[in-house]
Amino acid sequence: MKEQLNSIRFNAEKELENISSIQELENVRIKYLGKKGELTSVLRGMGALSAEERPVIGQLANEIRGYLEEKIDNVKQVLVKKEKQEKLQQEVIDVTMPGKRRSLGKKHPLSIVLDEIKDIFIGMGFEIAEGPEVELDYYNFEALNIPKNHPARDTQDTFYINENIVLRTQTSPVQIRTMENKKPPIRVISPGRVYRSDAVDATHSPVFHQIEGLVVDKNVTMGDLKGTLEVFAKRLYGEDAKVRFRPHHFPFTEPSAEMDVSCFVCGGSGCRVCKGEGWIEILGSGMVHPKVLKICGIDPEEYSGFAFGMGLERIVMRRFDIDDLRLFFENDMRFLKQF
Ligand code: 2NL
Repeated sequence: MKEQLNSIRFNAEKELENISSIQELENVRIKYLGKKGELTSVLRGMGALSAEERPVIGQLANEIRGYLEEKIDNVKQVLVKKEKQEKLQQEVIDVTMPGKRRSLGKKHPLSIVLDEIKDIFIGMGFEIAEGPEVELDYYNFEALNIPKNHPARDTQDTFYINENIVLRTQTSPVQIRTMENKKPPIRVISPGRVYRSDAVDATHSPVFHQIEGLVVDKNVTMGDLKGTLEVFAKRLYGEDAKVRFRPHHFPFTEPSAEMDVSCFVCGGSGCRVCKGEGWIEILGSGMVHPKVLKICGIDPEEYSGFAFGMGLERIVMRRFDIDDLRLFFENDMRFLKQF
């Protein structure tokens, strides 16, 4: 039995010399020290021994068990250390490597100019008003003094959802809603997307942007309209910019006028940008028609107002010398990067 125990120790030691993983080590532990292990089997056979032999063999078996346990533990520690080392080696990070470049986003050219325009009007005490793009025919036309069969409807190429619902062709409905819901004094601008059933080309798109403005209070005059819009033009185009007003007609304003600004490229002498005119048309405007005030529940005897509207795309195209409106909507990075 003694020889049996010594050979177990010898074999176990030999196997432990060639262990290369923790799993292998565990297999060896089970083989010798486990419940059905070799050492355990020998100890189980001790009942057959004489009373003198039993303590001697018992002591030897326990010594070997302790010895092997310690040995296994040592090998385990070496292996754990080795595996950790290998893992660290594999996962080494080169902190000197250059990072991945993340390019910063930029404002869309339409947003650059729109934000400037908003800031100018906010600086003059205006608030920003927004509203639905899918709008009732009533707010888009009727309330603006454009009844059914009015010729102004033909020129607007409206997208109809049904008889009563349209995609707004201007942002005026936002201002109609403002007048319905707020008592004067009112000072708002309403920027936003508008829709017209146009074929796409370099200067037309079925979706584009408009900025409208509205002021309603007691004693608002054409002088207020001219002063406000002149300040706007000078803030947008520089203090040297001049403006002129030409008579015009809109169903929702009376009187109505279009405003030109002196060409910001040639200063008025005539060039490619202003087509030799020296002037560039930038907006339409007028005193809010008394009928429109009345429809919105505002007494035209007590209050008056002015309104204006401009297209954003044309202003931005001239500012950055962009010759094709489609570039705004294609989101080609080569185009967007330039602003
Ligand atoms: C243009 C001309 C204009 C208005 C828009 C307006 C709104 C209300 C009442 C009266 Cl609620 N008028 N808006 C007035 C005059 C001109 O736009 O050429 N837009 C691109």
